[in-house]
Amino acid sequence: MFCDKPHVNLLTALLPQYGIRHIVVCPGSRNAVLIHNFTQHTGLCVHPVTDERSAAFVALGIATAGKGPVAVCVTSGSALLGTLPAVAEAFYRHIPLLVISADRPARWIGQLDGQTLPQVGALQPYCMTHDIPEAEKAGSDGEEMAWWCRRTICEALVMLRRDGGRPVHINISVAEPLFSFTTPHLPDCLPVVYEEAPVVNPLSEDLIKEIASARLPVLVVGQYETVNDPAISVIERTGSLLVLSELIGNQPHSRRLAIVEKIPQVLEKLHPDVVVHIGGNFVGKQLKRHIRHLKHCRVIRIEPGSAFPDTFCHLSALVHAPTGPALQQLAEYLPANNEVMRAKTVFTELIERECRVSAQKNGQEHQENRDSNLSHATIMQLFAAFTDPKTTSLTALHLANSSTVRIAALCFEGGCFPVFCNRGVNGIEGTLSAAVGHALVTDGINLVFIGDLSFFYDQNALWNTGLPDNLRIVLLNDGGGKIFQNLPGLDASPAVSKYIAASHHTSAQGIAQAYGLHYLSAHSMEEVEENAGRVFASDNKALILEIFINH
Ligand SMILES: Cc1ncc(C[n+]2csc(CCOP(=O)(O)OP(=O)(O)O)c2C)c(N)n1
Repeated sequence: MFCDKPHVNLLTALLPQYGIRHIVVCPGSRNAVLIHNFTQHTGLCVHPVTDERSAAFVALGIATAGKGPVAVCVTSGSALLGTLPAVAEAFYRHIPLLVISADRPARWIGQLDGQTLPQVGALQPYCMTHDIPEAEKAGSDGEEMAWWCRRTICEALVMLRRDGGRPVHINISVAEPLFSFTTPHLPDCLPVVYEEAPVVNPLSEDLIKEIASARLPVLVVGQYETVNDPAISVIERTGSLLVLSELIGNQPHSRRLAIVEKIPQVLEKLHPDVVVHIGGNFVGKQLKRHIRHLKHCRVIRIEPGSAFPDTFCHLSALVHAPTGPALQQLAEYLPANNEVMRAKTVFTELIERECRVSAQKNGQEHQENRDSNLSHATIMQLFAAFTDPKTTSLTALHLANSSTVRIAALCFEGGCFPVFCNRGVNGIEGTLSAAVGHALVTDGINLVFIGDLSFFYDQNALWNTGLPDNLRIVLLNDGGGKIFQNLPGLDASPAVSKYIAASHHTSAQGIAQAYGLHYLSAHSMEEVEENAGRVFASDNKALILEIFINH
């Protein structure tokens, strides 16, 4: 049986018709009718999570597994406000995240009632609110009301696909009496079909000519979730553009960019005259700074959304188009470029040398002192060897922000498995939750590398009755925000350790016990080596390997 509220039943009927299969639900009385309905619908998979902040990131993580748009349903008041960080993240990463909030009658706002605050517009500027009132409030007859509801819900659900994917907020008023469940069937209700005309050849002939005649044209890939994009592979093989991809850009040869970021002499020799810029947030600081200072560089941005990013401060053209078709055009029409070929050879040699040097260095230090060799980099290098796609099938690598995502770029190669990071807004508050969401709907190991502040911040991610077994967390516990130790000049402040880096002596052991995860710990490289294999073993239980660094 479904509830007796026509607008809630209409929403329930329409959600799966717009590709929504997964809904994360948070406890509450105002949204109870919605939750009830979702659990009754055989086409919907419902995931309960208590903390709304975490729940919205879990939904985001499910969406990144290619499961289409995903919804999170919350009760009224501050519950809705808790979803805001994930909504901002979804906005910048073009992820279709639907927030459904139940609302109280507007006339009670400001009357000192519990969980009653203005909900319309609460998630702006990241998404506008599509407000669905109860029938009695509209003053219209039932038929007109039903028309209005359907139109508003369809409009909202269509918006999820705009701009290459975006967050959307549906606010639905639920008046008392709240609980009555006697409706046997959902209404027969067809969705409004929405089609966007396919984009073919979005780049003009002039732009292609400009790129083709450049001395050293470069393709810079920020965060991009199409792993191993076939068009980029063609570009790489042809040698028409020098591909410089972030690790979270998910393309092969991502270590090229890591080398550029690490070795100043390499960066100084790199003088592209045309940059084609795709993808989202860019982690690397050095290349960004370098291109900004190049006098005669022209940047062509391919932008799927409505933003106008001039990341490298030399924007000469902005093509408003989905990234895929533009890349296909480049793959098809650009010829090989000799300077690109030369640069590729130089980079291959540099990367090989870098690998040899760090292997030698690690080997020596390893023999001399196994404890002092324990660092973010040596740990990740060790795990990178385990995650060789020839031997281990890793479903996804989830990287926390701060030091983790930066250091991982030197240790892992892109394009081998999907790499995720909440880099849309670079927050530390939802890494674990997003990883849990992704693991919930995928098979195989989901490996998380995370710093301690990010882990303890988001520990509610593990407070989940359906915690997936395939979740493996490597917690790099260096007792605070390591990143703040490396900020030039900050060490002069006596406030660093206690007040800025939030130093602590917390351990995850009790958390693992409370939420039923396997717990392993390591204080030396030897112990890391001993335990690394267990992280990948096919145990039927989620696991935390806590590595204490510099404690
Ligand atoms: C929600 C949020 N609050 C604060 C910050 C600022 N911040 C950036 S990095 C960082 C420290 C992260 O520490 P940890 O997770 O232990 O990683 P480590 O620096 O040790 O690698 C903080 C607090 C942020 N990015 N996001």
